Amino acid sequence: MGVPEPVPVDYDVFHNKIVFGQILAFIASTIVLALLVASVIKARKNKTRLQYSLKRLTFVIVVSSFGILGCVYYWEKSKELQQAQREFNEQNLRYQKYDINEKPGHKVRITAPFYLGKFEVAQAQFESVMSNNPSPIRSATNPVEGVTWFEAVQFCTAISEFNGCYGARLPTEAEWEFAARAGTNTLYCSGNSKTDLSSVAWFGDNSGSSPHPVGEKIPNNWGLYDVHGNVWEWCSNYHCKYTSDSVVDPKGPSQGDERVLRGGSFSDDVGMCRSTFRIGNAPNATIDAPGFRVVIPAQHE
Ligand SMILES: [Ca+2]
Repeated sequence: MGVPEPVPVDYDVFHNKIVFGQILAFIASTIVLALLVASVIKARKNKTRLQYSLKRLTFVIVVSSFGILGCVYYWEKSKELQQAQREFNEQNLRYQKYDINEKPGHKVRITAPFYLGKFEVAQAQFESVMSNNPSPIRSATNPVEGVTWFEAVQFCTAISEFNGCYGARLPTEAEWEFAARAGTNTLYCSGNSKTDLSSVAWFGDNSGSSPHPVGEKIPNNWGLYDVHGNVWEWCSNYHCKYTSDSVVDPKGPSQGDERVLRGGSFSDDVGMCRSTFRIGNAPNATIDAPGFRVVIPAQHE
């Protein structure tokens, strides 16, 4: 969870392989050259033309093949080393630009299976449960927006008590990121480029400065729509700094001033829509027009 620090290139491994290729090529070419020189000297001494027995010719061909293999191996490993260096430099450059809020990357284990809503909660759903709709732009199929954290929790409590969605709650940000990534380790669930983001998200460059009906873009690998963009999504936990410690089912600190928002929105730039980006807002604030989606524990199914 969070931004993992780029792993430096293991130069020793590459160095050993490159040297092995060089040694193989050197030994083979030395043997072939020595045989050639010996044959020339022998021919001159006997005043005859160069002659090779089938046995010696076969030996030369076999040795030459090993030499060629050594050269190819050396060339391939040199190319791989250069590629690894380039990738590390790119990753490191990108890592330096990340918000300190997302560092350090750390291991998270989630033990309790859960279902996460495939869509952001839509305005019609919110209104049918809460009898009000705080969204500034009204559309039944748009995600509800401008919801306080308290209202989002009240919605979850209401559907848990009256709609059979037992145990409904907001996701922790660990659960949110785990589900949003859907097994990926790229900037977005769909890849690293703006084009990749555009295939799954409404954000500043493609939304027309307005939210869109839920589920119009393609889902992530686990079938979740609009995890990036459209509306910010409230998470259950208080906002806090990460540490490098490995954690199990993290629920955040027991107290704080701000609750976590994830995913970016229709008005945000590409950086704020990344899987690891996180901000905190006062739970009674509706700045950034947040929405949410709901978790239901799997054991209540
Ligand atoms: Ca979203």
